[in-house]
Amino acid sequence: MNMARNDLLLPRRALVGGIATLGGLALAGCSDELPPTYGNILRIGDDFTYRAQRMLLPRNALVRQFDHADITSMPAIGTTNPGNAKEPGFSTEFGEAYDRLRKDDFAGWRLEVAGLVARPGAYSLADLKALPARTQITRHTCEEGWSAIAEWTGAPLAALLSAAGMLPNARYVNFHAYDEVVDNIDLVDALHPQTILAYGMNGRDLPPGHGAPARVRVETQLGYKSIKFLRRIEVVEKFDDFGKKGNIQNGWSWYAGI
Ligand SMILES: Nc1nc2c(c(=O)[nH]1)N[C@H]1C(S)=C(S)[C@@H](COP(=O)(O)O)O[C@H]1N2
Ligand SMILES: [Mo]
Repeated sequence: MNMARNDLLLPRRALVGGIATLGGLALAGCSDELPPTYGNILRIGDDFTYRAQRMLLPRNALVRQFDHADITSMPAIGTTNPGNAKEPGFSTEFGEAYDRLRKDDFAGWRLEVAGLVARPGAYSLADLKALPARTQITRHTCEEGWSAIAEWTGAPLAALLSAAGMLPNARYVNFHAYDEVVDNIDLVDALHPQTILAYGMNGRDLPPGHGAPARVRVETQLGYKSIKFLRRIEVVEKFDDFGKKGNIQNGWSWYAGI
């Protein structure tokens, strides 16, 4: 009886071990040396910053955290209401849906988690809040030349990805917003302990202009990587530059490490 049970357990244990090893390999393979934008002549700067940072910084080095007394005011920049058709980033596909959700205090909001996960799903705000929470006071640096310090509370993206069962061939996490914005980060940044899905700011619900009901905080990169008004997260193996909607064709670095 015991023998039979052990026999049955063996293949599962081998599988778990295999997955763990594959995961480690995927992580090592995706992160070092070259950014996925390598070869694009417009993006030669990426190659240098990415290589330098990946080589010099310990993988989970934390960005500086501040005290409550350091908190500053912070402007809401870019899209401030994806439900407003007059804003430049308005999405004809999702703008109206956002407007309806906002008018209902986001009770019906669900963050879709799709792609290379064992358990794709739709997370409500309560589901995100049920994950372990992290609060951090950090400096937001915008590429336009201003910075601000605020306190952010949310669920580590790593916790969500692990709840969803990220698969071993995962390499990038794509973020889709309720406006036209779409972007992605690699697993080094996705699994960084300070990368959180923030639903709180300065002790209150995330204010409308700052990305309600939830935004990502990618503290290791410039402000434009911290996508607001999240709608969908997709875990993928193949890098997507999102064509005309993506950073590269619009003249921005894909990698904006700070
Ligand atoms: N969905 C979405 N996310 C976005 C933007 C945007 O326009 N739409 N702007 C980006 C830029 S350039 C910056 S500096 C920050 C601004 O965040 P804040 O409005 O909370 O200051 O959000 C980033 N995330
Ligand atoms: Mo920005």
